Amino acid sequence: MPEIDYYILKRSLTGWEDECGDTGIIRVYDGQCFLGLIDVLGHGKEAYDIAILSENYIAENHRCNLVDIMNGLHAHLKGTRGAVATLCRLNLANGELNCVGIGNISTRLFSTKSLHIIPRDGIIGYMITAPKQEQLKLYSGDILVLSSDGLRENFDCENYPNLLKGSAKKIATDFMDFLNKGNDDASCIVLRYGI
Ligand SMILES: [Mn+2]
Repeated sequence: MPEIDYYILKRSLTGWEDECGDTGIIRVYDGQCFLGLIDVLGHGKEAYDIAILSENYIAENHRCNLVDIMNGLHAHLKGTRGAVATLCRLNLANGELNCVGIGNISTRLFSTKSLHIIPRDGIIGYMITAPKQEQLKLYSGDILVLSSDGLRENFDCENYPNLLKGSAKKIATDFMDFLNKGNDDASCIVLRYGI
């Protein structure tokens, strides 16, 4: 089974950890890796509280079907300001990756070619289009990056020749340092499949 290396990094707009409305979760179990990245609308203390509420819900339910988790989170966040999120599950043995996304979390696979997952529209907790599962396949050496809209999505690889090199922690730190827009909380999850 290919080894994996992963890292979650988040940085609040205000600099205080308990004012970050972005959060991530990773769980490795039974030959699978569950990943989720959540961006609660806005930022500050209230966004942080909803981020923790979301994280706890997902942590409790991370072994369930991804569409069911998304629908459950939508119900759980009713009456809050809402969030966007992408949830993924990777089969570590064969590289099969399933993703369910609502709203503008960016999910990219850097491989021999670069691929995007297209999320569905909506705000979790307010109004969503029916969650849909998308499937990709990872091969050894591929790098999966989930990022919130606090980070620039478009960049020219030629300007950042070392961005996708090194450990997951190094890559996540570079994304945060080089691509931070500076106007919102920012977060990313980096997973290297096969080292
Ligand atoms: Mn945001």
